[in-house]
Amino acid sequence: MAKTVSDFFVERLHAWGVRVMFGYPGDGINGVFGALNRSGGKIRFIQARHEEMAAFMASAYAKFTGELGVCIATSGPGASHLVTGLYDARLDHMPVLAIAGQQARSAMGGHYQQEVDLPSLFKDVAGAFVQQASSPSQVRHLVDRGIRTALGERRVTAIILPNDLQEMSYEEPPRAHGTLHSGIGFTRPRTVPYEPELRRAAEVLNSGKKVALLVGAGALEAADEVIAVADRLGAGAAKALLGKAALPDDLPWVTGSIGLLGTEPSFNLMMECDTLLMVGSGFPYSEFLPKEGQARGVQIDLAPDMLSLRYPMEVNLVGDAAETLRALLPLLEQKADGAWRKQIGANMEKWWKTLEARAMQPANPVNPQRIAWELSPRLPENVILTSDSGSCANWYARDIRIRRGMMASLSGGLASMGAAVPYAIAAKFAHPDRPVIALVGDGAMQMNNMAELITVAKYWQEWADPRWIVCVLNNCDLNQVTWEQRVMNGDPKYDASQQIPDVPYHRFAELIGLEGIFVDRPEALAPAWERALAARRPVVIEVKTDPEVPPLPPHITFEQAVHLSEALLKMDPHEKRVIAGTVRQKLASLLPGHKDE
Ligand SMILES: Cc1ncc(C[n+]2csc(CCOP(=O)(O)OP(=O)(O)O)c2C)c(N)n1
Ligand SMILES: [Mg+2]
Repeated sequence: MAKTVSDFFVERLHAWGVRVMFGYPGDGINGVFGALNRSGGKIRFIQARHEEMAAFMASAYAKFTGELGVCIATSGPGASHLVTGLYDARLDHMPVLAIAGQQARSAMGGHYQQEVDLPSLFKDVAGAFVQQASSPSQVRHLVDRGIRTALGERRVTAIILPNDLQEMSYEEPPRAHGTLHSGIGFTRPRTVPYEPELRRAAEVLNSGKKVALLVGAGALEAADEVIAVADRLGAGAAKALLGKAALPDDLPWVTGSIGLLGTEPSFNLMMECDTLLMVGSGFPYSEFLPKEGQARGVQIDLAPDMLSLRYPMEVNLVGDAAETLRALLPLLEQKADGAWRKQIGANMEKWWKTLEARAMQPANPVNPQRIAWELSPRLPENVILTSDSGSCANWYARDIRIRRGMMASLSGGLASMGAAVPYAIAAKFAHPDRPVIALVGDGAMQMNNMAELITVAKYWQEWADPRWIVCVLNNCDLNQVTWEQRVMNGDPKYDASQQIPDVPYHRFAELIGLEGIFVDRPEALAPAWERALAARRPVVIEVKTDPEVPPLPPHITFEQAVHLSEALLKMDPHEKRVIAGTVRQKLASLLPGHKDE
């Protein structure tokens, strides 16, 4: 049989190093699936339950491996399902290639079944490169350019293949006008700023007395360099959500997360610093950074368009985090005075005690903070953590003490619900020998994570380490938003939009061959984690959590406090249970020294 366009397509992806793709079949892409089948397992196809989940998996695979993530779907609904997962990759700067089928070229423009204008649909999310093939010899450069652009620019790209074209005989481009003769291969460049710029940065950093670092996902591979620079500068360091694993939390000068899900010491670090060094972070909320003019700023980022975006920096360095910090280090003077670090360390000691006290507060029936608090000391060395969007992201961000060698991620920029389970599945295909733990709300579970448990049931027996745990916070509520409605809008809980059905998640797990654990007492949490971490198969831990424990920001503004009080006065139906009426006192304690806000 002559080589089809699809056979060539699969071969070319393989030549680029693609070994796994996540997706779902359909007649719009059958030609490529036939070729995948014929290729004898050169590229592994992982079957998700939904194309959006496959795209989340591709995004997470890129995050956990540093390689290209690939997802594949049929024309029409398959392709449109991909979009949210692709936006997740786009917003977190992940290299992902989306492959979509399309109706036959002869039918296009004819309001044909499953005909969607896919180049337009993908134009924004895959704007760096989106092309629909129209001839066999074009496919070679579409693959080459699509992948090189994704890897080189850390962007999402898309290749759309009409189904008739997929089955045609492949032809190499003839040596003629109007053809391209492309090749494969990409290696990351070494990106370091010029010496005079490094000197300017060093001057700013050397002149500071209270240096604060903010590190993000761009610093994940630069822990040694960040530590060396921070030690030289006597600095404290806060972490953006995607940079949670960039620095271990057992260093006394690391203040943990920043922002709405952050810690009070991170907030204080930013409010009191005189110099800010930001490394590889697109952390969005400027109000958690120093006031304009308060601090002199230096930023390092690979992407020029992320520089000086949240705070007006004096020196903007385009560069790889590790390489740039290594080049900067010899130019930095050792700070003599340790007072700033002592203050940060003291803040942190106090903060960990505060967190413990919060986690140990009784609740009805289980305080959700305690889930993360009990998990932290039990985390296996090389664990990979994921979290969904929802109140659990607060406990993931604040309470989990990450250590060196662990990985952790979530849908950061897009903050989409429904990402934690597909992320955790992709983690296993990236690192089958590492234990994986996901924290997920019940709303996100119902949205689509539950269905992906079926994917786990399908594949787990091939994973070298079978430990794969999802902890479901069952509060029968879309709790994060319930609190946002209360605090940000001053509205009472709107039961019609916020309450969700009670579902026995642990029993669903058992039904499909996984292990289920049910927890409705705080004392049962530690044994539940221990049992799950010793299990020989994937586990769903379902915890009945209290929706009236507020996932409030570390400090909240006076205006927000007023809104909350108003909501309570408007007789929120759940008022009586909101931590025994102590909310106002709590709010008062959450406004330390920020009366000007
Ligand atoms: C796809 C999507 N839809 C809606 C939202 C808005 N949203 C953010 S958190 C949240 C509630 C999540 O509820 P649940 O998963 O039960 O977690 P909880 O906050 O109750 O712990 C919602 C609706 C979102 N981030 N993503
Ligand atoms: Mg919930």
